[in-house]
Amino acid sequence: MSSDCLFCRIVDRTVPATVVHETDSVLAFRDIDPQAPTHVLVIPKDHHPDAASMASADPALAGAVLSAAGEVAKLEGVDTSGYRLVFNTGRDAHQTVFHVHCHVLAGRGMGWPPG
Ligand code: DGP
Repeated sequence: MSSDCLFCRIVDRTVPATVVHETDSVLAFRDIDPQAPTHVLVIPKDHHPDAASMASADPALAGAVLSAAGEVAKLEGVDTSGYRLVFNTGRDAHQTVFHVHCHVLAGRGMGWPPG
């Protein structure tokens, strides 16, 4: 837990968020600047800066984040129509919050390659 990390502060509820799903190890909440009709962020409650470092340090937690992303897709009713999971990692990939988060995006057709 880091007091200067925005998403750690959402985990400890000192910054408000619209939570859609929670487990012992994971929190899912709506993105403040949605890029699709469904845009939810799934984060581990423990602080890890990015997906690869989380998976190296705690593979079970990485699995829990992916499992929760699938659960969010079901709760949002997009599991059959389709959804995109995104882990922006580093500056060139437009990571702006360095507490790993999985974007769950759905509800519109999506292009490829991504922008
Ligand atoms: P990224 O660019 O991949 O690091 O995504 C960070 C996301 O976090 C971005 O889509 C906007 C979202 N975000 C930033 N600040 C807040 C906040 O205070 N609350 C919520 N719910 N989302 C936030």
